[in-house]
Amino acid sequence: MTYSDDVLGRARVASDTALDEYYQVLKKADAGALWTVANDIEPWYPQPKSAPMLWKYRDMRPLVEEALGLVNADDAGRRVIMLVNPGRVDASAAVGNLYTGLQIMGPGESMTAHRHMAAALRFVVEGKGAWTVVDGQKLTVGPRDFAITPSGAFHEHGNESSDTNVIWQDGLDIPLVNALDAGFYEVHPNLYQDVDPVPNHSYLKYGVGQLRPYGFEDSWPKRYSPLFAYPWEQVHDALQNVAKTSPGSECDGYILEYSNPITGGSVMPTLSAHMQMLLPGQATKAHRHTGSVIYNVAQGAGYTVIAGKRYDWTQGDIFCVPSWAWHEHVNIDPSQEAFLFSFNDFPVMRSLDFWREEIMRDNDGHQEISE
Ligand code: GTQ
Repeated sequence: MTYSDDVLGRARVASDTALDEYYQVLKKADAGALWTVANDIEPWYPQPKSAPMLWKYRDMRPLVEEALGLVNADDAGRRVIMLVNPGRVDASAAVGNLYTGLQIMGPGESMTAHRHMAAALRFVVEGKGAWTVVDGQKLTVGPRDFAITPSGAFHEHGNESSDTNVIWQDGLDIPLVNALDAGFYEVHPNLYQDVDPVPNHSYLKYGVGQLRPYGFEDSWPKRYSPLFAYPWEQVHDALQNVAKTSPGSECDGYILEYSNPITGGSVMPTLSAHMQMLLPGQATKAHRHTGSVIYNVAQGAGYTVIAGKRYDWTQGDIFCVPSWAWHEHVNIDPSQEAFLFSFNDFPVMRSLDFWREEIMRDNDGHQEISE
């Protein structure tokens, strides 16, 4: 496939007065001539409106904390500061069809339950004492733990610590649900769910993926994972173990997908998540693929080159890679691993047969850095 836009077979009708008048008439009839837009609506390759972005935690944290004193969490529904891509303001998207925000909960706070079509996930950035009740199951989560709130599952959150704020990152598929005009929203009829008396029920039952509960309720008909929370320690140890066994991936270092223990597939049908580890000093090769990704720096310091520009990151920073943008990661610390949490819409791309990937072969697999 060539990426030149000066070839036969593409729309190339020069404008003239008669045509311009004709276009106006079509417009009044709520119609239009395909050839005036063909090259835009069928691009040679993906042309995301989203720009690569980096939100520094040192800038965002005080802004998020400010909201604590300004709005009551339950009045606001959720006290969340969204991260908005300048190219996707209308959709409240951080990149492509992914939404993200930083949610803050003060000591002892709790919010009422709701559910919606949009699927959500959480990655805890700081603070102990956070809990969320998902589908009647109470999950307790700490820093770097990952949890899901699948589409249609009632959920309510809180912070049971007496003295520390909790900040977690929310990731949702809100822009996708809205692009497909499929949004529903419902407040819990009793405002609070009946809670299963055993906390972390799903983890106790499904937290050891290679052992499946047998002989009772062992069929799980839902399309999302029956395991709702994934503790950091387990993910951290797994990455250290994997690193002993293989050289890893040339574009991602060591990378593990949070998976549904029943199917081995993504945790939810629209969203998937990864944790990846870069060895001290490791630099990956560049690749690009369809699908958008939002990263949270779980630990360490380094940079990612996205579409030829360098973005320096450190713990808590959030950055995004738009669809089909070249990207490569570097851990600049010579003595410590770096860990990047990320979530993406790859399950959507794969299930629609839209997944494409290319690894950079020129220039030893690295981009020229423009700034
Ligand atoms: O936790 O219920 O950041 O419904 C955006 C929408 C969080 C939530 C967000 C939501 C939630």
